[in-house]
Amino acid sequence: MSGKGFSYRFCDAVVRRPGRSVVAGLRSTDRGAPDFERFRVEHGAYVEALQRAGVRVTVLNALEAFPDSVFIEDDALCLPEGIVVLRPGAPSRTGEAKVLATELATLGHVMVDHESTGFVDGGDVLVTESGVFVGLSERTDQQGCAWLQSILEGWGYRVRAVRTPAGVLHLKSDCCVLGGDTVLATRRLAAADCFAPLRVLTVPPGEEAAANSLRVNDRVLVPAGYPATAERIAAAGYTVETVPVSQASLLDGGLSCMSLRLPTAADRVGHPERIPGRTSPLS
Ligand code: CIR
Repeated sequence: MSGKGFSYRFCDAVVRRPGRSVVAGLRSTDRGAPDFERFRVEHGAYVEALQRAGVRVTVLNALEAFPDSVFIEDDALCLPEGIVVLRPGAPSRTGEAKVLATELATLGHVMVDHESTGFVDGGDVLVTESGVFVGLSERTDQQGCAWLQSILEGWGYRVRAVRTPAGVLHLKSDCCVLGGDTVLATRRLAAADCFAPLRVLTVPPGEEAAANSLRVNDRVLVPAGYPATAERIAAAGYTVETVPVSQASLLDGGLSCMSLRLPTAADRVGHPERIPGRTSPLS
């Protein structure tokens, strides 16, 4: 099977239950603590949405010692070639990734076995069909980016470092993959013109948080409460399903942050797009 679609075609996902400590999670602006019960219910709805999209979901136990560990995407990057355990940049989160690595090994996953000395949050890594964008942010530094780049380039990916917009937590707070050659992005990120030659669909003003949508197989999961974005994505020909994330959003989290998506078996084999040395649109 061709590599087209490997950035949004998944058969498995790993999520982590929110712990009661989630109420103490990090937030850039204090709009109140999330309510644990509501978080738990919304997380359950998120898992069901992934399952409806055809994904088998493994639910890991909560880690009370790590209030933000429900945002599991920041701890690892899953690609057809393997899993890279990352080094989240918030001091309260660095230990999460080590616990996750042990759990993933127990589940039989193979991980790249060298550790970064810099920092990279998975929320700053956008994997597209024509290359990987790494957002330099308050959580992801040059050193972490260079470390990840060397691993990914070894697998034949083109990697481009971009600036996560000021005041935005992660690159993927402001963008997501919609299709093989299309991304959804906020206007402030699209203005940086970093995605060429990919097609960019922009999020209507006032709905910036909806840029953290999530394409999974045949559908796009869109956070509930952003009707103009949902409409724009549907008008572009995608099947949309809305998912509530009101509690995660109090902690700057969204749809992509709460899962690690694993490629389908067919996508775990080599693809012409990623043969080292091949000219790609990102070069
Ligand atoms: C944090 O500040 O680390 C969490 N409260 C939110 C992390 C969201 N993750 C993501 O955007 N990938």
